[in-house]
Amino acid sequence: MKLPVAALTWAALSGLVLGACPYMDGSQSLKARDESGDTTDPTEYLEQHEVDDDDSFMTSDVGGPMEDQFSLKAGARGPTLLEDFIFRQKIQHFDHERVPERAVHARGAGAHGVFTSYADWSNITAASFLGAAGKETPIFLRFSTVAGSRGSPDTVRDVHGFALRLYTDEGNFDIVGNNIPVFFIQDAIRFPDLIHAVKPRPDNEIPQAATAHDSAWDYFSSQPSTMHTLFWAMAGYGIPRSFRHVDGFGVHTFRFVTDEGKSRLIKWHFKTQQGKASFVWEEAQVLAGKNVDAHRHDLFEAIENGNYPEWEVCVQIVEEEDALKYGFDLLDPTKIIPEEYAPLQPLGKFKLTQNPTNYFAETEQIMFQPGHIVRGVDFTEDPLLQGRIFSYLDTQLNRHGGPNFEQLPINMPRSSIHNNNRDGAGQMFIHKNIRHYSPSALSGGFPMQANQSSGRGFFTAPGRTTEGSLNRLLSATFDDHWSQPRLFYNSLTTVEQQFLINAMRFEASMIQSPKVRQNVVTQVNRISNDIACRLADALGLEHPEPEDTYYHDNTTEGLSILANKLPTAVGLKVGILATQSDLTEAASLKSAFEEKGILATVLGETQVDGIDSTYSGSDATLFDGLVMTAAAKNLLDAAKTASALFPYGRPGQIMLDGYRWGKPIGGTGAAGSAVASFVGASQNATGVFSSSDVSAFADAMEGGLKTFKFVDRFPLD
Ligand code: HDD
Repeated sequence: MKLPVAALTWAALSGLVLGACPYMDGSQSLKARDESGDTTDPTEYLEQHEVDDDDSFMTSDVGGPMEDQFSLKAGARGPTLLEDFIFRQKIQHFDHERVPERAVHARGAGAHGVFTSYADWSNITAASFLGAAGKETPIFLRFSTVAGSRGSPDTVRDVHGFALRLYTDEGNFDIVGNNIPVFFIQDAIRFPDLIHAVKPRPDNEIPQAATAHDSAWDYFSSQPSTMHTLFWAMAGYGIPRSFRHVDGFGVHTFRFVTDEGKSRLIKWHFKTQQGKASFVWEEAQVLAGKNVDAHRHDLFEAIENGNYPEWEVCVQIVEEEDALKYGFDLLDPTKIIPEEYAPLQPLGKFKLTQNPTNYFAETEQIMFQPGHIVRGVDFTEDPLLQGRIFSYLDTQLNRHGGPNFEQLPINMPRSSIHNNNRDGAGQMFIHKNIRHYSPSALSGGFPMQANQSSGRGFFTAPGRTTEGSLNRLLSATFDDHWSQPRLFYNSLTTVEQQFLINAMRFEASMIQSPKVRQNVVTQVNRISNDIACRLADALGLEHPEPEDTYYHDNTTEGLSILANKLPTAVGLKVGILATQSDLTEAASLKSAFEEKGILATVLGETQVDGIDSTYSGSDATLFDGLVMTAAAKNLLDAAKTASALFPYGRPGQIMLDGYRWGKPIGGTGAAGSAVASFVGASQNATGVFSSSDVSAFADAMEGGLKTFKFVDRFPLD
């Protein structure tokens, strides 16, 4: 449904707004959704706020016609007049265009989509969006990095935000999570210290979007609760291939509550249906310079192409009385529940289907809050979560400048709102009720107080109790910071373990202070003497003696990224290195890949017909796999084919980088062996393909893309 602006204005003038505005009346809002015959369209509600400039004249902010290309002057060469309200309005609006960027997670991208419940889950939760098989709920998901500012590159090493909003028929429900299931600290009061340590130095504001510096590692090594999350971030989880290839986690333990009041402890998991995939570090670094928008570009393009990314929504469920059963505390956000203890229960699936129409109005202005819960879900006493419930509301007030940010279209619930909150900057509602207080003998009792038996107003699990003396401490059940990082490390493949150590070596090599370097080795040694010694080798430090209190050989399922092939190559990208003198094979390869849903780009010297992109504008970071056509094989000889059209040796460099970064590569016909010998691949190297048959090559490459990284190319030490 798209209401022209004129129609909205007419409705307002004729007094219809109060009756028809979806803000004010729940039945009208639902009717508006039903009328289109499509209640699942996630952006339908927003469309009534869209402004379409087609076939219109320019107006001022208050609707009068105006020209705005010349300011009003006294004489052709005279000064601009104060009277020029058109000039003042335009410049003034521009001067106020920015709102404060998010204090953390400033860099991000999001999309609209739809959640579908697999079943009626009222046996475990009263949450209405989980109340029927096939029930659909519009969603918005925003991905982000944490440390960088709004313009920072996407592929820096960082924890990644995974903030999900469900616009349920009983109000907005936000799960403000990450792509890593644990967090650095256990008490929200420490958050400012963590973020101050991680963000750039206060004197020179260096480095941007990076933890490879003294203060971050000083904090990590002084605050051992950070170790578990740090290990995940140093592994592939810190440098995902794309937003589409990450899992999401609610991190904290929450509660599910049934209509009868029975509560259980749960953890949210969002399992990517594209499979988990990560870059290797150098690839991510290069990409950060080549394309700062790599992740947002990938997401936007996938959705535009109809490759809608999907996640399965699962929960781990634990009975209330088992909160301490597994040797750690379920209230401690630095711990995972290994899947052997509590398997993942799939509840439904969501799919991202629509890009935002306007980045600022939607992605920038969406204001998530862990405090946005719905009936059927409850908090726990996790001290990190408790603090977050305050912090996000507070930060939204700062960003928006007033209490009415929930009335922005992207923040408006799709269910109706009735309460006694009034006024404030930017009030959008025209409240008719003059008895804006409760109780009132004059209001007719409206709006009525909701409770569990009427009005369905039941948020807090009735069984929750608490007692205790006041104290400033953390429970002793939060004390073990070292067993689970070791469990994580033990559960990775050998190459992933190496990558993790390499990442620590890289970051630690940027630390200037010898004291901090030593502290890092000391702290890591509590997790593993092997890691500590390998780190010490790179830093030129003595090997520490084992400190084996927390050493163990346990492993758990589901933590490795590289252990599993990707379920699909659809939406992955292949570069076809071709030459403009003969593009026949390139065209056949392209169509063979496209039949498989693989995005193929033909590279060549100039942008003639049949070439999608030039060597000068391309490099290996843009592709998940690379193939050279037989006709282009001579381009591997940098000296003979040197050209002003691209940097010296670029085609060969693309192949070499692809090989070094573990990608599937190869060539058709004579290019097969030429590529293999150019990159120095051994006879039996995996992921280096050669075939004269285009369709056989495409099959092999599809398999290679699913393997994603060929790990025998990476040395171990
Ligand atoms: Fe936070 C934003 C995730 C702990 C305070 N956080 C923010 C976002 C995500 C997370 C994904 C971006 C939301 C968006 O896309 O708009 N934060 C987490 C997770 C945490 C966590 C998974 C631990 C489990 N955060 C945390 C603590 C505090 C904050 C302990 C403060 C006490 N977080 C904020 C914030 C932000 C924020 C400053 C910045 C912008 C915003 O809230 O909306 O209030």
